[in-house]
Amino acid sequence: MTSGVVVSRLTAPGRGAVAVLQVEIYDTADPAIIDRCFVARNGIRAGDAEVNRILYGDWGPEDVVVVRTGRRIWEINCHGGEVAASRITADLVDVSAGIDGSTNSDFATRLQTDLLERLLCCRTQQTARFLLAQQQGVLPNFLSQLSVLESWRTAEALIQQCLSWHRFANHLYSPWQVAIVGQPNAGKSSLLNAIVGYDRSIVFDQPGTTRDLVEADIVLSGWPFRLIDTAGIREQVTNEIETVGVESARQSLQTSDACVLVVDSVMGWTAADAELLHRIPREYPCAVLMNKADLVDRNASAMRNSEREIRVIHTSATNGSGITELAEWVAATLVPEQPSLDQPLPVVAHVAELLQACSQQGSIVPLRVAIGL
Ligand SMILES: Nc1nc2c(ncn2[C@@H]2O[C@H](COP(=O)(O)OP(=O)(O)OP(=O)(O)O)[C@@H](O)[C@H]2O)c(=O)[nH]1
Ligand SMILES: [Mg+2]
Repeated sequence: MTSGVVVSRLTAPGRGAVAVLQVEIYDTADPAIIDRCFVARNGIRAGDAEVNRILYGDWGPEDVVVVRTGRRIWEINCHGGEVAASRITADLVDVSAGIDGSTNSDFATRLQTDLLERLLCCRTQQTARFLLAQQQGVLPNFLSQLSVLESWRTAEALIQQCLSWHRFANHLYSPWQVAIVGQPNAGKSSLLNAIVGYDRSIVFDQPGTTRDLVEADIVLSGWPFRLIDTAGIREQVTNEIETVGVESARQSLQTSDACVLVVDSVMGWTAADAELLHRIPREYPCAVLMNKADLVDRNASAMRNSEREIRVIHTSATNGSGITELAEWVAATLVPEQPSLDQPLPVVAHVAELLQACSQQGSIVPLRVAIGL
């Protein structure tokens, strides 16, 4: 029998006019708990309202409608989007702390809510399968089994294994990002368009065409990726807007998971390309694309760089050659391996933080405290 307060979000996260939260109050918890945060304009307390009574009032600065839909169930309708729903959930978790038996379900509620939110953010069936397995038991079971383990050595090994999937877990609900960088006119925008299959980015035969970052989402081998077309990077910029664009292009290298350096094969491998490659950290996944391969003899355009082992792909945005090879490189580089479906994954930030805290303290106590043991 569950004891305490369970808050579930009934509407999907993201934009929307209205968000609806369901509050179930079980067993020993106080049915008037909502009234600790909510004040109805007509003075009726939500905990005393009859079933199906609609109450309009204030939840701090937020206007909400509270409906009692069952003896121990209420629905709270607030503004859509993330802020109001998260605030109300957090308030309920705060006010229910200390109620007999509620701490345990606070943790379980928050975990379920967070897992459901993550699940709704999945963009592919493949990523959803992993999230669904976590939500349907893998992660909650792992945490409860971990919390009662006697041997810290065993617990530590399990925690480290879980945390080792940190990056993979994060990208199940937010795409891996790949920056497309290079000299102006090398064909970056054309390549983006060739990969996504439509004219997402403006292509023009003059250098300095792309100024802002242009993003496009794709799925490769079942994984979600975001390609980011950037302004051509050059020292001699023509105006202030281009300067800002070049700066964003440089920054995109820091925020992306990988990059492709696009080179105009007609110009060949230049000192400016070498300089750009030199600035990209060695550990950062990067491939060089010798583009416009349709215009040159392949041998004449080879990249020359003895300092670094790097994958070189000959592409043509015009006739599509090399695009499949590029897509395979992206997927294989960023998702080199995947866990089994029953591997617990740190898909929720507060769980990852808890496991890290356990690891730092060399003890399972932080997890036990959070669960309420
Ligand atoms: N033949 C041929 N032309 C290409 C290829 N890729 C791009 N081009 C041409 O090269 C010119 C520049 O292409 P863009 O895609 O705009 O180049 P960019 O790197 O995005 O340029 P900036 O935005 O100015 O940095 C256009 O005229 C394209 O049609 C290719 O693979 N083969
Ligand atoms: Mg461009």
